[in-house]
Amino acid sequence: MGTGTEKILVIGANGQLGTELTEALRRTNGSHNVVASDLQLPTHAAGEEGPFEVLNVLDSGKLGELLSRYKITQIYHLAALLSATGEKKPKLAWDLNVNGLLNVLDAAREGGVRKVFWPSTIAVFGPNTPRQHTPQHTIMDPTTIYGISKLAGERWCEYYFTKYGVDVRGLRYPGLISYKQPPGGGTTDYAVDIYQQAVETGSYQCYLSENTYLPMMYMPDAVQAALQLMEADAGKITIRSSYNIGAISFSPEEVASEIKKHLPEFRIGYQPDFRQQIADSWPQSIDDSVARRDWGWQPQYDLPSMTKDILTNLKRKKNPALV
Ligand code: AKB
Repeated sequence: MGTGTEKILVIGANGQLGTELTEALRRTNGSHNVVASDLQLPTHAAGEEGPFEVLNVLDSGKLGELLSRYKITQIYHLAALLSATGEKKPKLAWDLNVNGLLNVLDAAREGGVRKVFWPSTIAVFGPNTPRQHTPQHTIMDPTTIYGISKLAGERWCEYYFTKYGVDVRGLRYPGLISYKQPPGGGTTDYAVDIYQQAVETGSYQCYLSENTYLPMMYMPDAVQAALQLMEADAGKITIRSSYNIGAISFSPEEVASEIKKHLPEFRIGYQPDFRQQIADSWPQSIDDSVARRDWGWQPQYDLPSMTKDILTNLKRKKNPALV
């Protein structure tokens, strides 16, 4: 539970994670205590229910101005270019993902910010990482600029904690699945599109091969993980780079057959593209025992319960009279 005295800035509030995290933070802390920010004004509700500021995190002057104007005590810094988009704009991905984080860490070091949340990713692992039950500490040789920049970010987080005492906390998210916001340029995004297309058109053409296993997580679990980590007693946090967290692992074929239990006419085809190579360099399942031990991480959703929830909500969205 929030104390009510925190003043929170969410950077990247219009994104897939940002939208739902902002909503959850506003429910817990009060809308006026959570300032949402992003490059553009939002088109969805979260931004309308509380303060919103247009912010490019690379603009350290504006960031500093917002922190002092709102007397911010916590930052959730979510703005990043993901894996597929990052491969198309590698220099921008590096700039945003690393220099954006450094602006936030510097602001936290200098001002009244007490805690920073920052998402890392399973993309920090690479082809020489053990792919099953990938441990917290292991070989990390990412091949995408997204993974490289997030791994650099992890080292910066640990450095700022060790050298300057910045209370920064991070999670290595797997693919995040939601039905509320469209995905934003990741390799795991098929697992979001597939549900939308199943309800909209009854078929889906997948850009990954049928047996590509990847770690995934339903958005309510992802939001819960961030809140729980930020609430945890600082003394319990033994990882300052970013924690492994796992939930579900599945292949496109498995999610398709789960969807068919609800929509028997659903059809899937496969046409792998450049994202296949990215997926093949990532873990298939995650060992998150350190997060479970340190702050009690425990996901709620498996593939059947997530599928049921998403399809129910998407059908309701499409035709409110049906469900
Ligand atoms: C992506 O696919 O780029 C992201 C991630 C795994 O961090 N969803």
